[in-house]
Amino acid sequence: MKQDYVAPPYRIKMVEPIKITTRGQRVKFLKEAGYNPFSLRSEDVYIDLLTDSGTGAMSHHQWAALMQGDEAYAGSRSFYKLEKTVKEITGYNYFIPAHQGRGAEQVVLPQLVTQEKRYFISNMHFDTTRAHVELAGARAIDCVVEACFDTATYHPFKGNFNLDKLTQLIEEKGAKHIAGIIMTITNNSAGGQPVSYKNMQAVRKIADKYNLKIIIDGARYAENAYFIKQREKGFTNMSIREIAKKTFDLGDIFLMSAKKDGLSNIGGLIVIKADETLYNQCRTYIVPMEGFPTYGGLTGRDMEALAVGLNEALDENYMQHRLDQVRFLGDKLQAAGVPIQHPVGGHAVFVDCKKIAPHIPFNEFPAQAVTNAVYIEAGIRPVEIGSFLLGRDPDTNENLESPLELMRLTIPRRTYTYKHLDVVAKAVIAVYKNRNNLTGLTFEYEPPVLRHFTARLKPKK
Ligand code: P71
Repeated sequence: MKQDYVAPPYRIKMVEPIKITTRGQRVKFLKEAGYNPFSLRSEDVYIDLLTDSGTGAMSHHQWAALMQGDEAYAGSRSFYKLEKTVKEITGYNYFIPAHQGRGAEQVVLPQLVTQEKRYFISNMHFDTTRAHVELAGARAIDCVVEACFDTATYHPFKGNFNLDKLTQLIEEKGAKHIAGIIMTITNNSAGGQPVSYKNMQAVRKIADKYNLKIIIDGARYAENAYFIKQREKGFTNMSIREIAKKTFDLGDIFLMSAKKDGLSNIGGLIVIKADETLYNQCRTYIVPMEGFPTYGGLTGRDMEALAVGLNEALDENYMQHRLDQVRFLGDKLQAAGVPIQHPVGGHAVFVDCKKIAPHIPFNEFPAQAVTNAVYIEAGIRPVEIGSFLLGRDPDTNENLESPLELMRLTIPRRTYTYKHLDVVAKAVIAVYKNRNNLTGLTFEYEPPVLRHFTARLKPKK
């Protein structure tokens, strides 16, 4: 029998009306936005699936906590509350807040790069992580299992490192040239795909052999822990808090965009297990970048809400419903034949647009074409994760070809109902049926870094 989907373990206390638009209006809005949904006004979006980052709903406990924010510039009570929570969850010794994930990256990554140490190896770098690696003068190399690129075939842990390749890369580049191993959990760019505990343990062994640091990029570490509980032998009876703790034991540094599994609208974490020198360097460097080390770009009230949210994300009833919502949307699309990354991951359904629009070449951005069509169809805003996002080779300036051309339907936490997801499925299925009419896009304006945020495009004639 097919597994059912659980009802939400919460009820609605406050609502935010959303606007319904006509197709004619949406055609005009998208043109004005340079065919880039990042430039749409959110008011003109009916169901916003651009990201799950900072877009979730806070609980009444979090709203109540906001009132307790201590806005002192230095030594805020809210900082100490957040520090206690973070240390309890991770077991690490040192903590500095940052305004969000990339704030943490811009402080920590440059400390790890030297003239000699100039490569990071990751299962898959997220785009801002890659950008900060490159801004620090280093190079980012991905090393994920091949199964991740075969969207149609089931594999329980498509976020896993390719362990042979990891060893080979370290040998090839020379261990003394590796600045660190970045473990992205879940692996966002390949579909929110989990990394198994066994795989992370093997990465730790390799890191120990070559005396390398492991940086956990754990924006969605709680979702990863839940997948380990569900899919990996020996973890069924462990709580996701315990699994997460075991995961943190394998790392040296934990960087978190707390806008995801922190269930807050803003926030980032820099957490260091034992390296006091690195901690002191970060404490010094964060002042001109993010702010004094007891606020790091956050208000006292942000830190309060985050301290509560971090614990709520480890509640298994919450997590089951969250992952059921994603599975619900994935199942609907699959039943209609829409190609998706299978199985679905933690925070989104990733639609395989290489298969939907094989007639559009990578440098005319097939997934962006599908994304735009979904907006026109029903006012839903997905996001492209493919060659448009990947950008250009920093050495040759050539457009890079992404191995996957994906459209991400990202589900904000505790925000939409199953019925909203029905509307999403219907729109995507309609675009899929009409796929032969999709056309590619070219640049009208292309910024030099992280181009997908602000670029303007036009349809290819
Ligand atoms: C996501 C984001 C943020 C985003 C990206 C593109 C469009 C819209 C929003 C951010 C991450 C992430 C991982 C694994 C670091 C960051 C940066 N993800 N690591 O998926 O997923 O964190 O956004 O807080 O700066 O939508 P930050």
